[in-house]
Amino acid sequence: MSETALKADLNFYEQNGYLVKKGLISADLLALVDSEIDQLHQRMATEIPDGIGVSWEEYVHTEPEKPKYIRQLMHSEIVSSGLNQILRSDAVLDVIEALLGPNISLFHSKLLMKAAKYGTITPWHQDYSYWKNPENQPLMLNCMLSIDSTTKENGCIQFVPGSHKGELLEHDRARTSFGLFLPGFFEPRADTVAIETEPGDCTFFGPLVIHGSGANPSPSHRRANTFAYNATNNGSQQSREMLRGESLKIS
Ligand SMILES: O=C(O)CCC(=O)C(=O)O
Repeated sequence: MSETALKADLNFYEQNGYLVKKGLISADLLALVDSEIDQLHQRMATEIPDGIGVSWEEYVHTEPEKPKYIRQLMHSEIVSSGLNQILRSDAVLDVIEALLGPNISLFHSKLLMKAAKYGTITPWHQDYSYWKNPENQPLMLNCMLSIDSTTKENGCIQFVPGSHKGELLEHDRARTSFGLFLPGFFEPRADTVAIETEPGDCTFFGPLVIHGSGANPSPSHRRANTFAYNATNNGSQQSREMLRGESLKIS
């Protein structure tokens, strides 16, 4: 990438708190991921392999006649070698390095399945409300890979541009997945942008930018994977694997 293009990206990120990189992941790798997560809802409903954490769409508890659909699957690098390749690829890590610096560790990798017709809202929140602890700073970074096309109709991610410049806000709490959210849950706001993407696009965003996404009443799935990275020495308990940089002490 040219110096000028890099500068423009960094400037956009600094102003807005997110950055979209179009077509970062090849169609071949995406096809591999697609095949590896085929029938994932049904497979996980039968047996959840060791090391994987599944949060189901919560209506299954109250409306058992509805299909059992995954809302979020933690440690998706275990279920898909393609996702495992992508999270450590130069394509992604070069962007992370430009935004975060040279010492990069994996924080987590999770699939966000937002199934056609049944995928539910992700309320407005800042990720640092989940990640903050006494040892860390809000340095973590997400790379959200679009596996399917995302549109306003199928619940694409939405940001409040510039909100990362503020503090961590007080969040309400519910006993559900995505159980931390800003007052008002997902009430319409006038200050948001909806990020519509194609498969292979990656949306990078930090831990303080306010974001959320609508439900998916549409007939198309809106599958995405979020790879989260941390600066290696930022909170020793939370870095899973060092991916780039100097060998610093991590747990
Ligand atoms: O799936 C989405 O649209 C949002 C995911 C999200 O907000 C998150 O993982 O922090």
